[in-house]
Amino acid sequence: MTSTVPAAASLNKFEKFKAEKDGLAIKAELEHFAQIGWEAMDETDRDHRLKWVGVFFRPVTPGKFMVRMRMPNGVVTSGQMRVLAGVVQRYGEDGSADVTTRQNIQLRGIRIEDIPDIFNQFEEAGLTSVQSGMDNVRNITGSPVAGIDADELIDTRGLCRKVQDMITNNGEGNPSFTNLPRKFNIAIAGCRDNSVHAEINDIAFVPAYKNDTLGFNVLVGGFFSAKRCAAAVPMNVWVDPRDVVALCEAILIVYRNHGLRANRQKARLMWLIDEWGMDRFRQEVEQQLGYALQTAAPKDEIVWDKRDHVGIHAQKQPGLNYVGLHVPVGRLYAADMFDLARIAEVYGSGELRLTVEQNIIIPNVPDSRLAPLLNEPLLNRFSINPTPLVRSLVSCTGAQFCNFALIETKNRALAMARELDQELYCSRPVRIHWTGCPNSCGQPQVADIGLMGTKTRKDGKAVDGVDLYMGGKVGKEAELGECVRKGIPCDDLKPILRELLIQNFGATSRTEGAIASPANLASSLQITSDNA
Ligand code: SRM
Ligand code: SF4
Repeated sequence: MTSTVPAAASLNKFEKFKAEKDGLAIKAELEHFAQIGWEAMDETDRDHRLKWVGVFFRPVTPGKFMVRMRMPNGVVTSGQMRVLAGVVQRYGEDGSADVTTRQNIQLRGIRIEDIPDIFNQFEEAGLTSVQSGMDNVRNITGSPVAGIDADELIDTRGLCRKVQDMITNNGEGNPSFTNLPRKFNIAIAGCRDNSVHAEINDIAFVPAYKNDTLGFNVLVGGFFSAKRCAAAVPMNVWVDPRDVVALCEAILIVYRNHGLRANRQKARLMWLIDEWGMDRFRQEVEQQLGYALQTAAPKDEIVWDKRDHVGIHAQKQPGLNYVGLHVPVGRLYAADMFDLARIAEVYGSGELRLTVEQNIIIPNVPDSRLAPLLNEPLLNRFSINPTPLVRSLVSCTGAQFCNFALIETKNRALAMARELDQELYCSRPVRIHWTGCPNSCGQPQVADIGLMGTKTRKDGKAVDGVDLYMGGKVGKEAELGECVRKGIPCDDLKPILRELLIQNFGATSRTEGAIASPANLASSLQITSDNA
């Protein structure tokens, strides 16, 4: 299969370098790069094409790369977690990892000279980082409690894996899908609470009954970018679960062949749908498939508020529980990862799950093993009962490692949530999402309170600031929030948040003595290298 791309003259610089050499070609050159080192590499290979194998040059920390994995449905075994921990451990203070907003793991501090060895370890462990960056399909998200949720409708694990295998040729790399016009997101919800944020994916499958058969209604075109954010719209299609992979493949081929490539700010799937209209888009997909699609079921089964899965929950298997650990802003160090692997084996079945809230679930813990699990020292930091604002906090990478960032996010977000939790009593979690720039990786538009990094002025000086987003709704009837106030200096933010929490979310000021419990405070993370 080859892609239909416009003539070279109309191509932007990304299209030009992709036309010169496919990003996946880099796979054969990794040994060579390891020998010559990052400084001698061709800049386009180093800064861009390496992302086709999930290796990201970090201009903020040159020579210390980030590796973005693929974790379909956010499932990881203890053995795999140990391999990832071992990789991070190699780099001492430089090594860390993050659970991402796509139910995935990124590793930091990586040296290019070690990539061939690391990739061998990945292969032996059944892991891959292929096609996880640039104009590729990102990690396929699915219900984090698939197979163990008492109320689940469809177990999404196998589907996420099959979609990934189709896109990546079982992890080998698949040139059919390495030259998309832009990045692409796919989510498959099998639950009633939309735990994957279906509305912000280029393709989302949400459970729906058609004539008593359980399948999925399909939404398309959801995305965030600096230029525009759009919620996914119904494609008016219902599919049987057996047809999910074929539909993803057909949509990707249509997008690859016809997606707009001249302007990268207008290249995501929604722009093509806008240009064509949904009827033509649907027809083109049907033509690619070779058969007519069924129309959507009248309603879907997303009828619950969104759960965060933190805490202890009974599974559908009698006597077993899943335990959601809160990982403050998703940051992990090698010791944590080894500990998580051990805990999953000692108390569960040797499996871990990741969530889009950047947390970790230990499934399959028998009733009799709950008490000793709760005594594990790691649970003092990765709490099952964190304070309300820390509990629902999400943050993108920010200035610590990301060169797009306009502000530092993770440390700042955590410090502010901890302080506000001490000052206020919140009767329910309020979802605060921080993102370091308008790319919106931290999804401020889905939050109760979204904070997007910007530069603003205070006392005549340029200072770190945020644009404030409100109104994001998740779960059933999800809606995107909107910017309600621009350019708040970060130094002035805390009293504004305090007031918002009191006025809009029913928070009350804590009286003296009624502060957060020491156990909860201890669960907050200090993002410093002494956690390594
Ligand atoms: Fe993102 C680019 C981090 C989820 C929208 N994102 C980046 C880069 C690769 C930029 C860079 O090269 O530095 C960031 C890497 C920083 C680093 O060192 O970690 C980055 N994005 C992230 C992560 C790690 C945020 C996090 O802390 O969790 C998430 C990784 C997900 C994964 O595992 O694959 C991440 N990014 C998202 C999401 C949220 C989602 O998918 O639900 C979005 C908005 C949804 C969407 O894409 O429609 C998102 N990232 C972007 C964009 C804007 C895309 C656009 O169409 O304009 C960029 C910039 C770009 O692609 O040009 C971007
Ligand atoms: Fe970087 Fe901006 Fe994405 Fe945050 S939102 S990770 S600062 S690109």
